[in-house]
Amino acid sequence: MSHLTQIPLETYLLAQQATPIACLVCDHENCVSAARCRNCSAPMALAHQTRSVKKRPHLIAVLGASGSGKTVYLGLLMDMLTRHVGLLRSTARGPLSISLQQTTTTALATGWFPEKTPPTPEHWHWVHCQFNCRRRRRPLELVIPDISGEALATETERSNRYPAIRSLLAKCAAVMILADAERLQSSDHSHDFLTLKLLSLIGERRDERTRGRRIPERRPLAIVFTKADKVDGLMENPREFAESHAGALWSDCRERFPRHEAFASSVTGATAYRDSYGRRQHVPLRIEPHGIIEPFSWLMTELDEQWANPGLAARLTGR
Ligand SMILES: Nc1nc2c(ncn2[C@@H]2O[C@H](COP(=O)(O)OP(=O)(O)OP(=O)(O)O)[C@@H](O)[C@H]2O)c(=O)[nH]1
Ligand SMILES: [Mg+2]
Ligand SMILES: [Zn+2]
Repeated sequence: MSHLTQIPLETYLLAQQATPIACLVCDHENCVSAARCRNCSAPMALAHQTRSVKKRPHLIAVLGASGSGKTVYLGLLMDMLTRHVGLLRSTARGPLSISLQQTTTTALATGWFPEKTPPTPEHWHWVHCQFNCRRRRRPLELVIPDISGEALATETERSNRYPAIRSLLAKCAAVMILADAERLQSSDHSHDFLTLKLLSLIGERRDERTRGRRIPERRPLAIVFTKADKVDGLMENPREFAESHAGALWSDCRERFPRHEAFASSVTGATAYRDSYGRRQHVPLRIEPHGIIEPFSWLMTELDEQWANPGLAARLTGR
């Protein structure tokens, strides 16, 4: 009787593991089983999903100082889009893409604002979704990260501390700036400097990609004044507010991005302060979203027009 057994050597599995896959955000090559990029910590699920749908998504940069309202705005926007508000709808790709709306709506529903986004890239939410509008023939693939304002500030001081931010600024197809309207109305312009620095970094990255060729900037930029519930009359005329309360920022946006528009948004109808474990916390009393969909819808229409002609888009963005 023979004691020999046959074990098939499944070497093809080893070969598969050895095939690298490029990170969608920074292009760094990673092992196929990696959960996060070794260079920028973006989830590798983005690259795997892109590979399976065979369509490269557009990166949307949502920028603003810490406390400007990025997480609250984006979380609610994604929640409204997945519920198919009006003509617009989005479908999340992968479970990770649902975490942002889950965190935000859970916090708001229990009477709190979500926590400040930590500066560590492993804690940022990345939303990969397919965006559709009933008027549009083809859906758009989008990737929208919710980046910490503190990390954005560090990147402007120490270049390449966060490779994900650097790549996002270089590759983004559309820009959304969030600015705290309540601060601006009280003449507090301390947040403007960070936004101006980020806009200048986008310009620098673009010059690197176009190698100095004079190509007109065609990417759309939406500036959104958040916390409009605290500023009378802002909802009706955000452009007038931009000119009178954010002059330097607004003129920089107009100069750098010929396709620009100003918007106002608010998530709450009323807010209050509550003591919790000895800490005074700002809490929402009523959730009454206003102006959440409009800036995003405008950006998508602009993006759609630009990408309807891929040859032109490639020339314009220097890709
Ligand atoms: N009144 C009012 N306050 C808001 C609104 N949205 C956000 N806030 C307040 O702004 C704070 C900051 O909002 P976040 O969305 O966490 O800000 P962020 O830009 O993500 O900040 P970082 O995570 O630090 O980058 C919240 O904790 C609320 O106190 C709004 O629509 N109205
Ligand atoms: Mg945040
Ligand atoms: Zn990466």
